[in-house]
Amino acid sequence: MNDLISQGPFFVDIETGAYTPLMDVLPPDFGVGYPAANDINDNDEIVGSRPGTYPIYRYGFVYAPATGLHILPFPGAGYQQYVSPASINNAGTVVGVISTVLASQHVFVYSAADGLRDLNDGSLIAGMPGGYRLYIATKINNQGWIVGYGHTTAGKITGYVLKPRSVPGDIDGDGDVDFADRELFMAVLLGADVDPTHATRSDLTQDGHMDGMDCQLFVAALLGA
Ligand SMILES: [Ca+2]
Ligand SMILES: [Ca+2]
Repeated sequence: MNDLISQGPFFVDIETGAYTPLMDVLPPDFGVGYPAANDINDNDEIVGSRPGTYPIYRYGFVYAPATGLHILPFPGAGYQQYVSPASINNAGTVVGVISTVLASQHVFVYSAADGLRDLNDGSLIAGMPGGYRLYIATKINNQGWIVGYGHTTAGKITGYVLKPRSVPGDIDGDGDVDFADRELFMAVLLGADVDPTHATRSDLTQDGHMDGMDCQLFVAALLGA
């Protein structure tokens, strides 16, 4: 259970009734001011954020009594050092918002395997309408579906439900694209590997069959292009 008391967010052990303010368990040198707690999953993992000191605007974090504090990575070049998580599911996948250097708000998804990724990316989201911008992520469920809302090019606000693709070209699903993935990709291409997960991940164009366009996209992913 987690909510707000006068010292900011807290969590309660519902067996003992003991309250623990988050302020008391976060390291004193981590961020400034009150943290925010936004969600908790069935593994007692609390997701939240805390202001930092310029140039850090906001840290996103996952905290669990058993495993302590895990600070989420910042999105890198082109973005502010700002991570504001909204929700965490039982797999530990986190969604929330980040901000570009031009203060344009985007939605992110974070997992230990894939790192922190901007979801405003056509290679991650199939069928996103042209010019549509994901603006808020509200919740991620235990199947990985994300809900929130965004803006059309005409400025209309509409809700969305989506599920991101894995890292393009990451056939073995370990979060990177390397020679192990190339072996699997080649095996799928040659029909030697019929594992449905490998087949789905190798079909980079998502059109249901393997051809030269998938090879081109795979090589680009392998080379980090
Ligand atoms: Ca891989
Ligand atoms: Ca294909």
